[in-house]
Amino acid sequence: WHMFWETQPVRHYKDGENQEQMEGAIDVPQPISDIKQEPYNLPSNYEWCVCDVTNDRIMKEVYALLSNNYVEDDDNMFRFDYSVQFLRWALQPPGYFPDWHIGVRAKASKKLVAFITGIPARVHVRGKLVFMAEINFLCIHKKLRAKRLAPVMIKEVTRRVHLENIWQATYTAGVVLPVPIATCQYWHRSLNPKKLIDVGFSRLAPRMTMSRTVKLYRLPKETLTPGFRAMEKQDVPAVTQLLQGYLSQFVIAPDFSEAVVEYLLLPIKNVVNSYVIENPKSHIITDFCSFYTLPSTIIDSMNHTQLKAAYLYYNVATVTPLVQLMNDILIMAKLSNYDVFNALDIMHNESFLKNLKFGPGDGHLHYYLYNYSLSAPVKPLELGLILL
Ligand code: NHW
Ligand code: EN5
Repeated sequence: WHMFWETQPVRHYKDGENQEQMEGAIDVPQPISDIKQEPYNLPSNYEWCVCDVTNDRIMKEVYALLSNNYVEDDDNMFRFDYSVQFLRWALQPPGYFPDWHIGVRAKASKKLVAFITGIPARVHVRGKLVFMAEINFLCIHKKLRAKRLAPVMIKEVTRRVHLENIWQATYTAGVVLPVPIATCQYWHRSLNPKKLIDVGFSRLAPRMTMSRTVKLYRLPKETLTPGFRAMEKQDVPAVTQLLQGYLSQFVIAPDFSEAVVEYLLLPIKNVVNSYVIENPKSHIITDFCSFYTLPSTIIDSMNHTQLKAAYLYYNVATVTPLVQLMNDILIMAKLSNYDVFNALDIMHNESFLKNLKFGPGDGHLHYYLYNYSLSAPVKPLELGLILL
């Protein structure tokens, strides 16, 4: 069954989904002095390394591993193509730990063959503030799969997280593991329908022509809401306030400081785009929206090699209707040449997805907590956390 996951402090299916569950940590913290001081053993021809993400040579290796071996869709048509710039951004938030960027190399050739990362985060879980690691970018070279290397990597990152006196983690995956706290669906809004159809990302609907499809997804040439502009450094306090107020309603949500908002949400070209609505008269920032850039490699295509995708990130609408704000962000993504705009059915996103011509995708995203049990599963609309 789940040889590895059975041994871990996570919920198990046998726990019984109908029973009353305690809410909180599954295992109590150990004394730091009891934590294993040496790394876990790898098969003898492999060795651990720390991947210094500030080093260009090492980042080229990480990029090569991920761009050829990271997550694909169910039909192996598209593979995530996280850029070096994006990875640097994702992996160095305030307070990050360099030794949570873990690689595995072949001893003889020194080739990088596997990777896993953690970053620290403060996350509210039903009102409680929990210090966590966010685990991401677990990747094993295709030639080394199904050799039980993943459990060793997960145990090693866990050990290094424990050494910082952190005992909980969160992660998302497209696959079902023991046991999701929530299951979400991806939705897609075509921006460049012709290319999406050409590469097999989407299909011409029955009784639709290409020209009618292109027309259906057409968007205005400029944004519609007065005061819509790119977020700037001076907006950090206002945006932090907006986010803290908005996110407090969700069962699971990040606890954003100004430092984290500045780091994660100030625009970086081809990495993250953020916009605010500044009231033209009062100059008050009333609304906020953002997306991140994550292209996919088109695995077997004649004409195209990359799909340019925008993923909805955090948004807060207090004055502008959410659908109007989202329409403007779609316009920005279209103007910046993205092919598709993706969003999850979390937070209040259901309220605009159909209206703005998003369609359901074939991929799901499962959310997980490590060493934390919830008394009840969470609905997608109760999730306020987005992992990259
Ligand atoms: S999800 C993306 C994961 N990466 C990919 O899908 C890339 C393509 N696939 C691969 O590289 C975002 C490999 O297939 C991987 C598995 C490496 C996925 N999470 O080595 P074996 C993340 O990065 C279990 C967790 O033989 P493999 C989140 C599987 O159930 N576990 O498999 C990462 C089995 O255990 P079981 C996963 O195919 C979160 C065991 O691995 C998993 O060669 C990590 C088999 O290992 C997945 N995505 O390599 C957890 N996929 O019990 C963090 C498979 O069933 C936990 N498995 O026998 C928290 C840690 C920190 C705690 C701090 C307090
Ligand atoms: C860790 N942070 O399956 C995350 N993507 O729907 C790792 N489908 O792109 C976990 N199969 O539905 C990530 N087109 C898990 C997701 C893995 C990638 C994945 C799905 C999400 C996806 C596309 C392409 C499917 C190709 C065949 C899809 C339909 C679009 C259509 C547009 C028009 C309106 C209807 C929908």
